[in-house]
Amino acid sequence: MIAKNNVKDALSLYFISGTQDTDRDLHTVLEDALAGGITAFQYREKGAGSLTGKDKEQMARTLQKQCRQQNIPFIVNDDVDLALAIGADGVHVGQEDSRAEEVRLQIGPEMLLGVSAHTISEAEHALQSGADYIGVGPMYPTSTKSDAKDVCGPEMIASMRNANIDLPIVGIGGISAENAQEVIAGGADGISLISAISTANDPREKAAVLFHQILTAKQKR
Ligand code: 3NM
Repeated sequence: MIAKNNVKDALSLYFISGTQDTDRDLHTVLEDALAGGITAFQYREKGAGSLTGKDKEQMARTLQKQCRQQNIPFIVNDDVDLALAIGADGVHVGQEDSRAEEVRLQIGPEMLLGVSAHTISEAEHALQSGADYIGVGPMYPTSTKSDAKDVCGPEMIASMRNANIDLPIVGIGGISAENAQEVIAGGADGISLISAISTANDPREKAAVLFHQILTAKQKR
């Protein structure tokens, strides 16, 4: 189980993926991403072509094993039953998914709870609901989430910090090696991304480049 006093560092380079996000075997992509230095993984099996039922559970269990071997938190997107069944390190829910307060009650105090937030009031509400971190986005245009909101940019994270929101924040949406440092400079503790790693020719190298950029950007703050 992840130490709650270390969430800001644990989410520095937070890779998210489901089988629908890559043409390759997701186990191979995850193995490469882990070797490149990702610090957390979220299994987000969602949308056209995604696995369901036993296939999804089986995939979750094998990916979780890979993360455990590297001591990396394994977080499940929006499927509390699955997260509880396999003993995941955490659950992430969107505003449109299960309500955060209910999820906190279901998962208990120990498991990590992440909530998507697009405004300051959503961030404050997430905090009151027992969120351990929030994902704020979209930072930049993304084609991975078809129902993404309007781009809010790293400025939204800076506004949240100015509003004294101190919980761990990761930026999400359209983040790449070209803009990752802006997101950290805006006040994020980490970046979360799908396609920059899941569709990279070399996920290991991409993760390594991103990790280095985040470390450098954090040192400059
Ligand atoms: N949530 P990529 S944007 C899953 O804004 C998700 O809350 C978003 O994928 C939000 O890194 C997004 O490929 C997609 O842009 C992130």
